[in-house]
Amino acid sequence: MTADWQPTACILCECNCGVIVQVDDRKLVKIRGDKEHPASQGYTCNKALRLDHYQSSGNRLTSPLRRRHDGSYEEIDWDTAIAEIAEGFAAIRDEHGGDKIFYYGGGGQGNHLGGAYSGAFLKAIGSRYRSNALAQEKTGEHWVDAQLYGGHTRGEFDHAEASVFVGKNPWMSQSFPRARVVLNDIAKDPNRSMIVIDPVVTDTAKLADFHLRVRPGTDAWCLAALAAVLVQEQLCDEAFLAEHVTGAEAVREVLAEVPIGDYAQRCGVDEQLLRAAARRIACAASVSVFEDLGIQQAPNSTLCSYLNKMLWILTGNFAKRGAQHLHSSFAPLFSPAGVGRTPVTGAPIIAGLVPSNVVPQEILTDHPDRLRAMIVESSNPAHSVADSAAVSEALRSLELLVVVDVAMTETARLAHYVLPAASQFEKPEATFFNLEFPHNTFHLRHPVMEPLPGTLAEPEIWARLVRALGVVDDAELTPLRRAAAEGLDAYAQAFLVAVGANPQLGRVLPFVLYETLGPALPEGLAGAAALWGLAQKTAMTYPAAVQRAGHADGNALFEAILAEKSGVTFTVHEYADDFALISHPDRMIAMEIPELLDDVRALRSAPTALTSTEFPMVLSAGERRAFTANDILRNPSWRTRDADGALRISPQDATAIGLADGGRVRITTAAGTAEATVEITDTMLAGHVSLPNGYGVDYREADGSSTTPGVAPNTLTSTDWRDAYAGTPWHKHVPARVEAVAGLG
Ligand SMILES: Nc1nc2c(c(=O)[nH]1)N[C@H]1C(S)=C(S)[C@@H](COP(=O)(O)OP(=O)(O)OC[C@H]3O[C@@H](n4cnc5c(=O)[nH]c(N)nc54)[C@H](O)[C@@H]3O)O[C@H]1N2
Ligand SMILES: Nc1nc2c(c(=O)[nH]1)N[C@H]1C(S)=C(S)[C@@H](COP(=O)(O)OP(=O)(O)OC[C@H]3O[C@@H](n4cnc5c(=O)[nH]c(N)nc54)[C@H](O)[C@@H]3O)O[C@H]1N2
Ligand code: SF4
Ligand SMILES: [Mo]
Repeated sequence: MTADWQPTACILCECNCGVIVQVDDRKLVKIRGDKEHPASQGYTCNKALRLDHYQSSGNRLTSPLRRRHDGSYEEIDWDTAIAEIAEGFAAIRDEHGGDKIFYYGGGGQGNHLGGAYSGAFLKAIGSRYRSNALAQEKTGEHWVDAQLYGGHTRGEFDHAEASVFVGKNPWMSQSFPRARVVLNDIAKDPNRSMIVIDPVVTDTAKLADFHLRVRPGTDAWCLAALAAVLVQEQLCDEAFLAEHVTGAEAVREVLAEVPIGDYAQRCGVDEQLLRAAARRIACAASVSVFEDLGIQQAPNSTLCSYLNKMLWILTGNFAKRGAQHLHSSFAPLFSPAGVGRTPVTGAPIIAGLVPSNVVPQEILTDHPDRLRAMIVESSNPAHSVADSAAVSEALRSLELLVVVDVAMTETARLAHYVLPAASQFEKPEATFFNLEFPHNTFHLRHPVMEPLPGTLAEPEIWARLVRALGVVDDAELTPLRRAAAEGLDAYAQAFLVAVGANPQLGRVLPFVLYETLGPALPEGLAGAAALWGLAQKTAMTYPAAVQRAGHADGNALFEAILAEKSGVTFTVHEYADDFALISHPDRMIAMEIPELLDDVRALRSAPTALTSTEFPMVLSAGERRAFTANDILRNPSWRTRDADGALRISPQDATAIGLADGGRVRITTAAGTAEATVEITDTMLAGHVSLPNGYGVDYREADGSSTTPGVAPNTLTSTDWRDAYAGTPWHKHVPARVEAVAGLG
């Protein structure tokens, strides 16, 4: 027991706010915001205080498990598990090729460090295909970004005069530092404006100056009309376009033809309000834009990603305070190159990621190139990917499925082997959600307690698997181990020599770092070894910005990361750096994307409604609410309200269906059917209903009984309901039928 406050971070959303905790008997007994954290500065939302429901969950795994023939599991020791798993994958590689071994996950909202080590094993076994949740949200945006400027952009909302949120509810879902503080500041300041595009009157929309309450799924018309106002009313930043943008003429030609009044009507937004919002964007000294799942998981998603970026590009809101920025990154969230297309369905692989929605079809087939084995690490695709029934059937049919998780999840229950990971408070951890500009931060969290007996941290799991393959001769590592004991400078030199002599070591780089530098790191931090390589790369990629942040070189940055337990600022940029961060050789934004411009033209005759008489309503399956946190918290008692995850419905629809608040309904879609409790609220438009994410996961109580509150959203979604470019699912726009459940309503 210790009464010390120890710094760590919240792991419930991508913000990873710094927190300080007191630990007693392995429990997080006190939790507060960490004022020393360079990004969050003491801020947390309501959820951080509930983190012990993760750490002390009664459903933690404590031993490797092997499935028996009857489907039950037996505990086995680690040596047996590692040997059998390595052997199993090697057999599949030998018989069918390593490329039939598929990797899904690698990190959730708080943990990317473990996944960083998986690459060594996957390369060694010859695996090629991988995916994770980014392939069901961000790959469309990435495809657009890659063509426009070759990087990810982020708004600087704390200084923006106009902030635009497109299908994004940051009051609930956060996603940028100190979100509620920033939103309140904007709302209070008469000189700043907030524009929200959302069919729901969200808590964010309530603070907005302009709420464009689009009909669900019609954002393409709304965004095209907004961009068209900029062109047709001559509100573009001509000097910026001339100096920094290519292809603007092609874009302007298309936007000049957009019938603004007609499109306003089609998306259900008053034309004058829409024009006023566009004018506000045009006259603001700075504009920041955040697009998220409301468009990324809805019809025309990739097109909408393109159109919303026009708002800030046409108005020159780049490379200045309060505007949009191409930030540095400590480690890439996406791989720069993909393999092209998936082996069975030929779906596009964007940023190296197989679209989550095609996973079942890549497995459930007799195609010779089908995926035959899979490793799932820190993800729950049987629950989080469209059409849970199809995903479960696919996973069940694999020749070998290994799941690495802290809990017995819906996915783990389908596995041949389940490996228990130490929790994120029991090992060094970090995320690569380092997306800010001009100050970008990285936080290596130190363990605040020992691993739960029986569990291992992922770097050790991956190292054992690589060792079992026998691909590295340990003698080759000896000089590196010796150099590591002498210090980082000696290590850097020895490293260059070793990798120069044997390029094969480079293929299993995280393994080499863990095995050689890991033992020389301070007690308990061996898992941080891979960060040494990333720190070198960061210092080489952004030398001036890293030095401005106070780090002389890669070794100095790595040492600061190890030493600063509340996180470090790793780059400090100047606004002009944005241009250098454009990857095109001419450092210009390349605005013309011909196929998407064709799509803008085609909007004239495209249908705005995808419902039918059979399924007349639009269901948004997976809304972020005060008590949702993906699938990270399984114990339902973490919620102090919304225990069932109510279906939100408008008063008009409730009356038409004959529902009372708190009544029960049956929701039916093309994929399935479910029952839910209703909450009648005028925040919903008629014809639109919404279910939260994160519900419908089961939890075993101490007495052995099990509860599964709420609806698992993907029992209602379909794999083929997806974007044409990126394959990203339309979870926010599922045609559905809602009926009262007789006798209970
Ligand atoms: N509390 C909480 N916060 C989280 C998470 C969590 O589980 N819980 N998860 C994290 C993760 S992984 C992510 S990706 C982010 C997601 O963060 P958000 O994208 O903000 O979350 P959502 O609530 O899924 O969707 C955003 C909005 O889209 C709106 N919407 C639905 N249909 C449409 C439409 O047709 N057009 C438009 N314009 N909007 C539409 C919804 O009304 C909703 O307000 O949140 C992160 N933060
Ligand atoms: N219908 C619908 N579906 C959706 C969405 C939606 O809005 N609607 N949203 C999508 C989005 S944006 C996202 S990001 C995904 C999220 O879905 P997933 O990618 O499945 O991720 P999480 O729900 O975060 O699951 C994280 C898993 O990691 C485990 N875990 C926690 N800590 C550790 C650790 O230290 N080590 C290991 N090995 N495991 C750990 C948890 O127990 C949990 O099982 O869901 C997607 N699915
Ligand atoms: S849920 Fe997100 S915003 Fe809330 S405290 Fe945790 S990391 Fe911060
Ligand atoms: Mo997400």
